[in-house]
Amino acid sequence: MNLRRKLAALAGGIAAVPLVLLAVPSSPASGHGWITSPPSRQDMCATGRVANCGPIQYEPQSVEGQKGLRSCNGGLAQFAVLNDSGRFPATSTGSTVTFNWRLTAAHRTTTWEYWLGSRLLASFNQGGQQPPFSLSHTVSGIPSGRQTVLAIWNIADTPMAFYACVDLQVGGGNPNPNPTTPPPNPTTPPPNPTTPRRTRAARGRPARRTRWARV
Ligand SMILES: [Cu+2]
Repeated sequence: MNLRRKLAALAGGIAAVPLVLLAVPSSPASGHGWITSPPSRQDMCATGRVANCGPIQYEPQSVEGQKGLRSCNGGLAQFAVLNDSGRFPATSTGSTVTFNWRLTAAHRTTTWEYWLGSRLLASFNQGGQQPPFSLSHTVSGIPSGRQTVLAIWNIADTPMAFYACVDLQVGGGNPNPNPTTPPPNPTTPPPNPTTPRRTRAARGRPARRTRWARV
């Protein structure tokens, strides 16, 4: 191949290089909301504290799914990283935690719920009204240890809800890890097998499982 042919081939190759379009993440057209403190999983992705999260890092407010789900990603496959518990560090807290929401659209709201597995820790009633763009809820009685709280924002005028998982390391400062256990009573005789019902009921009854409060 002579020099002229080589140059022609080179020029042809350059001309054939396709125009590369930069993939720019679309800015969210409709806003919603998420928990910023303690940081939710989507917040950690948005701030870069957890890397390589995929599209959720650009729209932490968009974890929207049907009401009644119990998943961190709101059932959205593109946000499946949010279900990967091993990727998210826990925030150290006491047993009472104030959760701070940041909304980008103040949808009319029925309730805000805080779940620990199948247990409803707290529910806050918004009465179908529009919430402020930033608001907080204080939840107490969170058990010690590493816990993942699932917060759910239930929208009043759609079948949808928004989901945010917050990983907590609860403990250290709680002198009474099980406040539902009655204090020992020295006048109480030792457990009597003929009267076990009262004792069991008293021990098993959780205190203030659900709180209703206007925000
Ligand atoms: Cu919205």
